[in-house]
Amino acid sequence: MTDKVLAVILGGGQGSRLSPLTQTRSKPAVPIAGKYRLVDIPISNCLNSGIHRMFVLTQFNSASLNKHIKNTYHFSHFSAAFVDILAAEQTPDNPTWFQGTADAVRQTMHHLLNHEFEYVLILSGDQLYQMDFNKMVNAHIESGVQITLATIPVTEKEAPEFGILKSNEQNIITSFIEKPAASLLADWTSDTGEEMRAEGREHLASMGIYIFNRDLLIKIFAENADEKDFGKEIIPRMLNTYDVLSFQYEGYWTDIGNISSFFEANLGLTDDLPKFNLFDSHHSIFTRPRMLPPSKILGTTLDKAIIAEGCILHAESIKHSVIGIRARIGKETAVDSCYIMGSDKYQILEEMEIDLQNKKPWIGIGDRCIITNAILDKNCRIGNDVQIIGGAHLPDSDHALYTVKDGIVVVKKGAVIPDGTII
Ligand code: ADQ
Ligand code: ADP
Repeated sequence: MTDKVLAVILGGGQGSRLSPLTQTRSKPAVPIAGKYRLVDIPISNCLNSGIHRMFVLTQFNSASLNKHIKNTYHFSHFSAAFVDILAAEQTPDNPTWFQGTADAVRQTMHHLLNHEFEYVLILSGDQLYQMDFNKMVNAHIESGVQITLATIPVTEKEAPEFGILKSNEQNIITSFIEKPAASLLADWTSDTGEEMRAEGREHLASMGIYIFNRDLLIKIFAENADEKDFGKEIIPRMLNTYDVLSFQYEGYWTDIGNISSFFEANLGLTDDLPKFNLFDSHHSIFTRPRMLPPSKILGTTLDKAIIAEGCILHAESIKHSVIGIRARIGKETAVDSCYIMGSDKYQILEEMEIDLQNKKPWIGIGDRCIITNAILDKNCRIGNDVQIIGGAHLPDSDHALYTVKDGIVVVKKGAVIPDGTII
């Protein structure tokens, strides 16, 4: 059935919640887990589910996203598969950028309709999960509905961040509220099953993953041109007229839309048994093959660390951290609870010599540094004897070279942090 499905990946609005990681790139291109990019997650889920035709909708088209998609997702000439990026474009009918999730799909609908499909699968671009969409598509078809929503039981604490719903015994949604205030939650519990109840997950949340029948989606957009958002407007309105199915999913799923959830999701990968499994051959996460050399490690004590390819590590210790491609870390440096994204290139010896003469730190992290609770975006140059120590003691703030959010220090892409700096 998945050959009748066209997937649309919502690649992100302004991306302000992930700023400064989205300052120079679009959200789908943000690097995760040392060697992947955010967009690889939904694309891999689609490919693993046999869905081979995808559009990625993005607010602005960054060179790194284009390059990544172009260099990664190649398909046979004999297959209909493709991954295409659709960036918000100004046309005589649409003078503005995408105004919300539904508006993004509406504005790109003329591109989608060039293809043959019966069902549109709409996915968020900023979630970490491994889901087989076949089951959801089959449930959608078997129940005869025209709209299906993937749902997941969440706790009372998490519930205000999501669309929360109630459904009847046939799993047809009877009511829906987008991001309810905590004071309203008592009225919004569901029978989520014994196991979920035992974990305190009694509220059924929308995962922001929708299936629409093609003709219905065309009709919805034609009926009301003012609706900008699926969660806020379209789903609540549809409940009055159509049966909307809740497809309950119980695997690992997390929204990584802001700096602290992004940080937690990345560091969570270093757990003994991470909830998101990169080592699962049935749910491979695809990304661009880079032909990098294996990482070289000289005298470093490693504990709970993920080290991507092509790194040169002299550090004294690396703990509870993800170290991305081509990272270079100097002697006697200690890294704890960090996501170091790595760099886009290696410096050649001549370049390093010139940097040395100009007293400019090399790309990577220098000697005798202490880096804790931080995200280092790509291509940072951290000098010697630098201390970057994030934590609850640091208030949220934005500086030229770094930002602090929820105690996490995010060093901006390409930032040059001079020797001896203390943050
Ligand atoms: P949110 O995640 O808050 O809630 P939203 O911020 O609108 O919804 O984003 C959904 C997805 O669409 C994200 O991946 C986002 O980056 C992307 N997106 C947003 N605006 C976009 C635009 N203009 N162009 C392209 N992409 C855009 C939604 C639902 C809730 C549900 C949660 C689950 O509204 O009901 O519970 O998802 O995470
Ligand atoms: P990634 O490995 O993160 O996918 P790329 O290898 O595509 O990143 O490189 C990202 C950016 O770095 C691109 O703009 C690319 O042109 C630039 N880049 C890569 N290698 C070099 C190099 N040796 N010298 C200068 N720029 C480079």
